[in-house]
Amino acid sequence: MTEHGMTNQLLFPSGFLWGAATAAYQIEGAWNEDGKGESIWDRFAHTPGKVWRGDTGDVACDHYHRWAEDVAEMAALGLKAYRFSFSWPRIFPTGSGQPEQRGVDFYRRLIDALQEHGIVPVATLYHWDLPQALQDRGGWVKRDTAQRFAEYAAYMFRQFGAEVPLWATFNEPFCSAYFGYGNGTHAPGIRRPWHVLTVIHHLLLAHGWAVNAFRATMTSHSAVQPAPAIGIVLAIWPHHPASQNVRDIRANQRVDGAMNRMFLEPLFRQRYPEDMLRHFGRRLIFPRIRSGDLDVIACPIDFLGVNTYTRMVNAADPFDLFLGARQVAQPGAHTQMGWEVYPLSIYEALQMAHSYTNIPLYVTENGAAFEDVVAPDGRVSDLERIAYLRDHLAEVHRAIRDGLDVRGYFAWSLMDNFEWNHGYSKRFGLLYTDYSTLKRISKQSAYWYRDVIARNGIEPS
Ligand code: IFM
Repeated sequence: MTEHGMTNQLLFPSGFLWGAATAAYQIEGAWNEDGKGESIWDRFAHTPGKVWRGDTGDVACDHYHRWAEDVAEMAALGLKAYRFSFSWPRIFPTGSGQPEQRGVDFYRRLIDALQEHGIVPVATLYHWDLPQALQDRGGWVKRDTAQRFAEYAAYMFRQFGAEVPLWATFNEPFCSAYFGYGNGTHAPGIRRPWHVLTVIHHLLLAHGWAVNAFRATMTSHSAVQPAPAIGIVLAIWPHHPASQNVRDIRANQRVDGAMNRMFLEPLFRQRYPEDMLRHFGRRLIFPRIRSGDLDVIACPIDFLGVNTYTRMVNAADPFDLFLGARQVAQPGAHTQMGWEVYPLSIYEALQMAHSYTNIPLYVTENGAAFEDVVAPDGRVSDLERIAYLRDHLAEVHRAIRDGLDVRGYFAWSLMDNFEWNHGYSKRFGLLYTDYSTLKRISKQSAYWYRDVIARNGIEPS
């Protein structure tokens, strides 16, 4: 049988980790139950005018109470892995001090249930929900927050180090820095772009310290086989210049620098990109980089998670004070987020990641929001999502065929959920969430994905 198989299928390597992803604030709800502390997203969403229609994550998908049903849904899909995030303020309500046992117990129940169903738990320590108490002391602008994160991470490694085979420190630090502290569209809603470099440095430092804590803790778990691995999840989106004009090419490099290289270079080349430091140097406060910081940030990790959805086409724009660039809309299909459907982007994102490192790669998020509706017969016929997933998976397959070590793919998201400042207006799920009853309904894409997992491959379009 050829790699395409007799039925023209694109088969994935055996053991390929088929998963779906979520994040704590987006699905859990129970925002103030069982001792959970307030997070910056609680505060932000409770502030009028910050989130579409005033939506909040107070209830979200009520996963905190419905986790058992959700794990059963995952098992029905045949998921091999489930990527979720721990809510830091559920564990340490004020960011440090005494842990809240009821929060720890919640994640223990979840992890146990996943294991009972043979689903690999993949945990992210920080998916944007900083304890508000730490924000009140300056948040990620303060180096101390990175220290508190490392302590929280070390505690979680001691609790779950042996049960969770794949750990990610951060999800998309790009968003935390630029949207949280730059343009203020995300929590904590601060508009002080001059602080963005400092925030990036502290996020990356926190990552490095957490990795060191992981190595220290895991030596006492050396009997666990295979050894648990740790990495980071970055948003990696390819960028293309709108024209071959040198101004557009430079503008494009700046956007790529801000979004991708500001993270990839310190993590894998132990330096911040020179061109970006020069560009930002005139505008932003330079972080206080202490001796040894870059060694910590660039400490070896075991895998890189790639979150990728589309590409951006950029042109020069003298009116944009931050990057001197603007995004140029493209013709063709777009998702509900206004993101161009451009499957080649996932191939390019994986190649970009690979150009920095040979460690295993995982597509930790990929998916699409569309305006799904439940038909009178109860079905959700999301054919656009199926086409999106299939075409992107075909590009992942091509990347593997071209020699990249891509070990897994996580659809974003398991279920429709709280899409940050867009509230509940964007549906990314394989499962439709009926927000009035909180019932989950499998979309057609869920059945399609179940079949993909079962045969470990896709049929190209
Ligand atoms: O919903 C988000 C997720 O939390 C982080 N990555 C992008 C997704 C879609 O916008």
